[in-house]
Amino acid sequence: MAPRAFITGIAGQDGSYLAAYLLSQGYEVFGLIRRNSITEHQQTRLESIAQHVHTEYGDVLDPSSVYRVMARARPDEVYNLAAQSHVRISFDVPHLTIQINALGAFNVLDLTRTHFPNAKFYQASSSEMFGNSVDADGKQRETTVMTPASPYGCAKLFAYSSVRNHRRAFGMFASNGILFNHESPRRASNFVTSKVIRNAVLIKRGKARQLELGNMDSQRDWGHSKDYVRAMHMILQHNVADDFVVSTGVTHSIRELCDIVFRKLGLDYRDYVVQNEKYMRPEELRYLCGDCTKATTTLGWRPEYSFDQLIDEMLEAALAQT
Ligand code: G4F
Repeated sequence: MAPRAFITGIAGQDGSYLAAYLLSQGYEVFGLIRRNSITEHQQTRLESIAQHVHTEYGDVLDPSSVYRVMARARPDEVYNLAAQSHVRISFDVPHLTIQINALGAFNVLDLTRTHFPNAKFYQASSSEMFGNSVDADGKQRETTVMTPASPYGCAKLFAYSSVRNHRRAFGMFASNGILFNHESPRRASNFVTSKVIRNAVLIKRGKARQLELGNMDSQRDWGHSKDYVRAMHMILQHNVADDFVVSTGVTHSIRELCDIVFRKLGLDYRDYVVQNEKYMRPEELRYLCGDCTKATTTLGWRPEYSFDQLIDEMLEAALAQT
């Protein structure tokens, strides 16, 4: 019989790539979709696989709705990807972020434990949990101290800890993927890679004159979402539940990102990019660079996309859409 997967956040960037990947591996895929007021855009990322996945409305904050879909799915694997995923916005809506990212994750985790105890559970944990903590060699890894610097990071740390607690206390197969930033043409336009690329293309086309950004000196380790959903699946195929950093180990500043993207379009970013306080964060996470040695040596995972290939794919998509 085909293995069965249940994905919360299936309509998001990672959820949609993960669903497609699991279908390609012979899974039957079920997913939870949060209702919003614009019906038309709710399942855009699932368009190419809509006929093959089972989706239903529900919300991680409404355990009865999660249970309803899980009961239909009878999952072998549960992937909790639902989140309020924007770090700066988590300062604007901290209570909501904490509810979704901490309590929502706990709801899915505990429903899995009580109703589907043999299912394996994956939690979308984040490098944002490290905050400004860095090991002496300039990297973050599974053993690095976690000092989150945003409501988003604090809530993710709660979910991460709950997964570890369920693993130890109840013997549950529950694992964390500690994912560093990961992007794709499906990235929402208010994350910095997507914002820079889409606006640079608008400027190139003469449809915009300026790009307003926040902190341009922070540094991020950016990978491709497609590589990272493959890691999620590998984490659950490992013989024991465990926690893994998923990253590329290559870091760029936002300024470098702008330079590279605008240069690819024959432009100089310094002519167009200005700073606006509005996009600054009360506490900035200055530097991220992950060491994924554990995932590489234990799981055999490694990223296939380089940073340059990622940017080229996102640029190509933006050029085609604009
Ligand atoms: O693209 P970002 O908004 O991603 P951020 O905050 O690093 O979070 C992403 O990665 C996390 C993993 O570490 C995930 F957990 C999280 O869900 C999300 O996927 O911002 C990246 C950097 C920040 O330093 C930010 O201050 O870009 C800087 N930045 C500068 N100007 C901007 C802007 N970020 C955004 N979103 N918009 C700007 O105008």
